[in-house]
Amino acid sequence: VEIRVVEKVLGANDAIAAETRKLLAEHGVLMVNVMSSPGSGKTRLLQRTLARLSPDIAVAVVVGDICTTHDADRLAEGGTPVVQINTEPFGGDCHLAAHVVREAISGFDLGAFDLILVENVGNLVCPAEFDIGEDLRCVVLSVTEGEDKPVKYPLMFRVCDVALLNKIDLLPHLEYDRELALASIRSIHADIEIFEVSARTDLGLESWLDWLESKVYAKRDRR
Ligand SMILES: Nc1nc2c(ncn2[C@@H]2O[C@H](COP(=O)(O)OP(=O)(O)OP(=O)(O)O)[C@@H](O)[C@H]2O)c(=O)[nH]1
Ligand SMILES: [Mg+2]
Repeated sequence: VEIRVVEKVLGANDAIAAETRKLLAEHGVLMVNVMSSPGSGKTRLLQRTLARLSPDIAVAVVVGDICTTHDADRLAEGGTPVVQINTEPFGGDCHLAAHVVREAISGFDLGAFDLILVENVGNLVCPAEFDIGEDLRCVVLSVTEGEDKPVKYPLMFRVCDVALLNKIDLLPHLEYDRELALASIRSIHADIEIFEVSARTDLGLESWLDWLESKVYAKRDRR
C-alpha cells in the first residue's frame, strides 16, 4: 500500500513537471536545476554567473530553502528577478517539487526571459529524485566535501548533466586528490560535463559560462 502511495505522488509530480517543460519549450526558455549539499557554493556561483553571463541573456532565478530569504536577497543584488520558495510552511521539504516551481515561475512573463536558474534546497539526496520540469541538472561539489561523495551519493551524479567542482581556490590549503575526485564522478556518470571553478576568484568560470550560454542559445533558437 505504501509503495502505491509513493508512486502516485511521484506520478503527479512528473505530470506537472511535463507541463512545465512544455510551457518552457513554447517560450524557448532554458531552466537549469542547481543542486548540492548545503554550503557547496550554489548561491555564490549563481551570483558570479549572473554577473558574468552575456548581457543578451535575460535571466530569472528561483531559489528554494526551508527557511529565510537570505539567498534571494543575495541573488537579487544585481537586479535579477528572484522568487524565494520557503518549504517550511509546507512541511519543511528538503527538495523542490514540480508544483512549487510551477507556482514560482507563474509570476514571470516567460516571453521576456531566456534562462531560469533554480537553486534547489541544499541536500545531496532528495532533490535528485524530483523532476521539476528543468532542461538541465547541475550538481555543485566543493573540494572541501571529500573526493568520495559521488560514489556515496550516486543518484545525484547519475541524474545531472553537469558537475561544477567548486572552491578550487582552496586547493593549496587542502589534502585533496583531484584525480580521485574526477574519477569518482566519472565512475558514476562517464560522460557528465565537469567544470573546475572558484566562485570566489572566478577561476574556471569562463568555460562554464560558455557552455551554459550555448545551451541557452540552442533552446532559444528552437522556439
Ligand atoms: N573559498 C571559497 N569559498 C566559497 C566559494 N564558493 C562559495 N564559497 C563560500 O562558501 C560558503 C557557502 O556558500 P553558499 O553560496 O552560501 O552555498 P550554498 O550552496 O548556496 O548553501 P545553501 O544554500 O545553504 O545550501 C559561503 O561562505 C561562500 O562565500 C569558493 O569558490 N571558494
Ligand atoms: Mg544557497
